[in-house]
Amino acid sequence: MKSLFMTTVAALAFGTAAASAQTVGFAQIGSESGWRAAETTITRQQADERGIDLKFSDAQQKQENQIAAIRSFIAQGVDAILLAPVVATGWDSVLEEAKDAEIPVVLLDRQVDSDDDLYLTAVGSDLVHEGEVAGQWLVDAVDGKDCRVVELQGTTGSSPAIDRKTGFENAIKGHDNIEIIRSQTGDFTRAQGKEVMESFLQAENGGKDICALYAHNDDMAVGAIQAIKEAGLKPGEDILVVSIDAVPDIFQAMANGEANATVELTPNMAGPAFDALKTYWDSGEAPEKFIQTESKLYTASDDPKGQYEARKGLGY
Ligand code: GZL
Repeated sequence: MKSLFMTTVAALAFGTAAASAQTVGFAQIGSESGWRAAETTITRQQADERGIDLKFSDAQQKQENQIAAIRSFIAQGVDAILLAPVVATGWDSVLEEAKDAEIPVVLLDRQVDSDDDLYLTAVGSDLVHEGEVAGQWLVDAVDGKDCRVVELQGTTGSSPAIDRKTGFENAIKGHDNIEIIRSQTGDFTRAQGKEVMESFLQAENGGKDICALYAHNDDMAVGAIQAIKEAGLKPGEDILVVSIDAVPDIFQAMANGEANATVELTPNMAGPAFDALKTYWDSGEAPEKFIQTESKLYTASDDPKGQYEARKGLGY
């Protein structure tokens, strides 16, 4: 009886949100990569299609700015908050404040270490699986030959950096011919991906001792490809390149023979998030705690020019 009563109360409470146009605050990380830019573009489009008034904040990749944005959204009395958490820790108190204000929070594309009763749901990919798919591609590509790998990690402390590293290591476990010899963060950006790759090349006999690059996102891989070329080596041949996101420019690199594989991450996390919020506003029915988006491997044999054309207008 109690649960029916509570559901009824919740439905009445959220019915108000459903009756008028909803206002949603989006605490976005920044615009560190092409994928992130596409996520922002698509979130705005998805909000417009649903008549949602989206309040947007770009945190310039700083957690303190995201926390300040969430507090501002709470003060404005928004109907829900979208958060793409730049790192996994340090969210408990501000999520408690949102909960106390009865404002549902939906996580996009990254996870937090907080209890899951502090957010309505999380929309994202299986980040460990993405790393496993990338690692398995390399295992198959080198086919038992020795391969010394350098790794460009994402933002330190972020769930994709932690989980994509774990997944790749899972895949190469038991394949003693493959070894990660250097691993450092490039913070998901092209510039830092290039800079760190330059240091890897310098440290490894001009790159002659490197067999492959595993980058946690395509933007760092694109920056690293530039560094490999400037070192006089052929990316995609002398040094294999595998990364994650499936942004247009990695397909351009594949078409040029300069990259080998990428694992797709959909930039449309907002669609499932807004659908879950609508159900919650209309009926008080809470969604599953994790709404998983799919991951798909693309290689140079999957029509990279066509993949580039299919994605280039999507806001990357
Ligand atoms: C992963 C997402 C990552 C992208 C990067 O879910 O958070 O953040 O892979 C972006 O391109 O910077």
